[in-house]
Amino acid sequence: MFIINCKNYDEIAGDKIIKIAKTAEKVSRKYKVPIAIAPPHHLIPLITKFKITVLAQHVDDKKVGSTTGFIVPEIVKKSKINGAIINHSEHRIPEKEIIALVKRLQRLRLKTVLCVKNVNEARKLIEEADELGGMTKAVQAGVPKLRIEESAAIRQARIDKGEETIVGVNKYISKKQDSVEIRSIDNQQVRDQQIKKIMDVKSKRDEKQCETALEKLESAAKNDTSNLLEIAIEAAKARATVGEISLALERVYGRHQAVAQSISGVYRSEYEGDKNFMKIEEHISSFTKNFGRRPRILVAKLGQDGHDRGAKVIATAFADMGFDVDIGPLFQTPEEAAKQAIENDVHIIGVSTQAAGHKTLVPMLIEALKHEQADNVIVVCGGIIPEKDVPDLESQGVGAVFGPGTNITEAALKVIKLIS
Ligand code: B12
Repeated sequence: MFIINCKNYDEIAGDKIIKIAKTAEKVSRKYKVPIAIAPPHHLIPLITKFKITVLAQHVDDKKVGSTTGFIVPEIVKKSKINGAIINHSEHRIPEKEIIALVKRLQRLRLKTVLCVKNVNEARKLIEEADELGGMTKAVQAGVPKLRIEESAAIRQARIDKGEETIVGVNKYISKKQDSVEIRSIDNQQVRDQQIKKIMDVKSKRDEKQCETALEKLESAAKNDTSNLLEIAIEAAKARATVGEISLALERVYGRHQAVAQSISGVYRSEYEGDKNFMKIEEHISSFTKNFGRRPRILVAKLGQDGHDRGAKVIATAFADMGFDVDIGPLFQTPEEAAKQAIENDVHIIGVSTQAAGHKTLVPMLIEALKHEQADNVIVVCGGIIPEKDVPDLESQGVGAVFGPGTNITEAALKVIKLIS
């Protein structure tokens, strides 16, 4: 059932709610899908005549849940409403009261839609952070990030299996794909321009004043009592660059080193018992038999591209399928990635690229591998790569390109073929 929650009391006017109900009735009839509307209470009488389910909101006996008004089950029954939605504002009601409320609604033969699951799940996450000593500590331990990645991997598995539909991506793909004009950026030109701008700033500023401001920032960072933002702004006014301001702080605090953690098992768990998934595992076992070890991939992020979600999802999924997976750190240079690949003796490097650095950085990676006589390591790329860049990348030696919407199980099969 689709529920249209028309909650906004100020904006939803009578004529609007009637329009919504009329459309919902039409759509429900045409596509044979049950649709429910949960309007603000005062607008309920306007839509009970339509053949749709009308749900009441803020159903709660003791006025504990709602700050904007509440309605008791017997009133719901009297007003020709078919059911009630127990939604987020009622979550402050203790669980046993929610259960009692649901039972009463059932006795009155009213449909009940419960939206409490999310809150219970959210509570678990809050408790997890509390147990780690609060959110700051949890962030330091990388736990919230892991949870986001876990959820992204599960979602990706559902998309790949076709359980979750993304129109135009994994279902209802249009045969005619209109070409979209994509702006191409000359990376070298941008870089040169930026460097020139910084040089200009540096040549025109009062060097002594700038230096003093940066020294003040550094010593303020050491004594830990001053407002660093205020002093950083002073330095910026003296035309210190963001790099110089960060460096002054880095001299005191050091540089943050992100540790790439990965989760395992979640992608696979969505495929439990799936025949196609088992086939991939068979391919991987025969690779292992033939080559004496499992296929090994380095999932790499290059340059100033901080989007690591795709890389993590790929790493998790590939590991769950049976690959040995190494994850490169963020902001790696092509040379560093090549070095890591050689040291770890990987069969393949999978560059995940979302910030349009692929045309510059991937050829550099291939060059770095050649330079180290390691051009047997295959390079593939995935991420936000426009179709028109694919031939160019392939001609430079890229084995395959996996753009947005890639089905990871299919990509894994292609990768196995490439390295077999
Ligand atoms: C989430 C997101 C963010 C998050 C990133 C969080 C994180 N930790 O990753 C945040 C908010 C931080 C962010 C910031 C920015 N973002 Co952003 N972001 C996105 C968004 C919405 C989704 C990316 C994502 O995670 N997708 C989910 C993953 C699973 O999908 P995926 O990466 O595409 O991977 C799939 C395939 O591509 C493929 N794949 C990918 N890698 C690999 C590797 C291998 C080996 C294989 C086989 C397959 C494969 O398989 C995956 C499964 O299908 C995209 C838009 C979009 N819809 O793609 C923009 C997008 C990538 N962002 C963009 C931009 C511009 C930015 C910013 C520069 C914005 C700004 N001005 O500050 C910053 C840059 C930050 C930085 N330092 O890099 C642009 C990039 C444009 C471009 N390339 O020309 C995009 C495309 C949005 C847009 N349309 O403009 N972003």
